Amino acid sequence: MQGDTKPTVCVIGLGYIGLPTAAIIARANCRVTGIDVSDHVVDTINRGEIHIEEVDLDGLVRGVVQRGLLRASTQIVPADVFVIAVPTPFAKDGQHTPDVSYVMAAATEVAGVLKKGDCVILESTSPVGTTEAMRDLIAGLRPDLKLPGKTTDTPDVAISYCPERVLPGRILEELTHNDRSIGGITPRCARKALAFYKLFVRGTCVTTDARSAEMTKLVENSFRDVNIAFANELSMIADTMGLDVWEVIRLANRHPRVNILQPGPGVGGHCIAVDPWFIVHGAPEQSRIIRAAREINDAKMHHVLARATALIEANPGVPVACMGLAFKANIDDFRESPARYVAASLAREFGERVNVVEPYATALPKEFDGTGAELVDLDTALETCGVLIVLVDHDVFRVVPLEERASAVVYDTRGIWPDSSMEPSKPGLRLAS
Ligand code: SAJ
Repeated sequence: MQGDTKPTVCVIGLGYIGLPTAAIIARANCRVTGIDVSDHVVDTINRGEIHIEEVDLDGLVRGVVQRGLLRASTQIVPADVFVIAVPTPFAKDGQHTPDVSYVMAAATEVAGVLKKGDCVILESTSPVGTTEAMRDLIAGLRPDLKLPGKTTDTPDVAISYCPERVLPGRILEELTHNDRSIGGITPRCARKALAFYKLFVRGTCVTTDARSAEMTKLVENSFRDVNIAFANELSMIADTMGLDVWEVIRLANRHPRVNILQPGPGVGGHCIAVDPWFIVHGAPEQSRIIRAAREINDAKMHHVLARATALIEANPGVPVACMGLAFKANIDDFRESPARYVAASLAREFGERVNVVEPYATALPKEFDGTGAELVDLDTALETCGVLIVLVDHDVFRVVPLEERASAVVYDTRGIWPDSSMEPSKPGLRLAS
């Protein structure tokens, strides 16, 4: 990266984070090549189209592709800056062990084209130490280059960790305006990465070391998981005590220093339900609250399934509507979704009685095949189903007026219909959590 000239950039991984990141960097007038293993993804982007849903992303990608600032390829190319945004899933050992093999594969590709003066940035959520491990891998592959932390001279390249912290549905807005933590292997690496992020980030960029930045990302999502677990634990306690958890939380939150989150059917998505385990894996003895939070949020999903099952059995023959499959409100992402798990389990158990309403789906996921369950629209569900199980707080569900659901038995796991009646004589009428 030299002087005032805009760097050329290679973004590796064109998923939910990589593609919006590539597009935002291209909008800042850098020439960006996006790299992905999928021909379908590459072809789609090169046509100026997108393969994921995200607010305003289609117009942005179309624009930067048309202006020649973004192109996609399956082959890595030389660049001044490399941004790695590939998945870091669990290994298939059932132990929640982080699998950084995609990061290391990307680093291997980068090593093949790396030249003096380049900057390598890892954005994928990663266990502490991954950036240094990536540096060591590159050092082994490129003994001709002086790498940071491995030389007393000025290193030939800079290597840093800079996690994304954007919320699906608000990715473009948050990519630009959120503050960023930038962790360099050395302070010089952080300074180089900072200069790059300043080209397109308007939030404050704070520099630190790579390990602290890695841990910060894991801590942010664990903080949220622990807080949601508190709400979910309260909801299960409230069920046992016959209390309305929403009322209790609403009242408690009137305290100036209390801000309890909302219970739900469990925690979904590929971040909050995953990242805390990376901390637990790194320090199992010490990570007691973090582990417990993960277990509580998973247990909530099974609690919801058990209560829904009991409710359906208590209303024999009555058609059931499972409302929502997404892992949270107003998005089309069904991965790692507790709502999807509960609905599919009920479909397997109760077959044709189960209807699924999901305005963001065009078909039911494959695990519903052969169950007899059907995808129906909201009107059909409200007209034909006597049991309504709210699993996602989509806005279109929230606005259903009381008169359209007054005669149904409601199990509202998201607390979107506080006006549903709750008669002690009919405890099934509005289950509270
Ligand atoms: N949820 C509740 N109750 C709540 C809030 C959330 O049950 O009060 C559930 C949601 O329904 C969902 C899950 O938690 O199933 C996660 O949703 P979310 O909106 O909390 O977070 P994500 O997974 O969409 O995005 C998170 C964000 N992290 C934090 O807010 C600390 C985001 O900033 C990160 O960039 C993202 O993870 C990521 O990529 O790591």
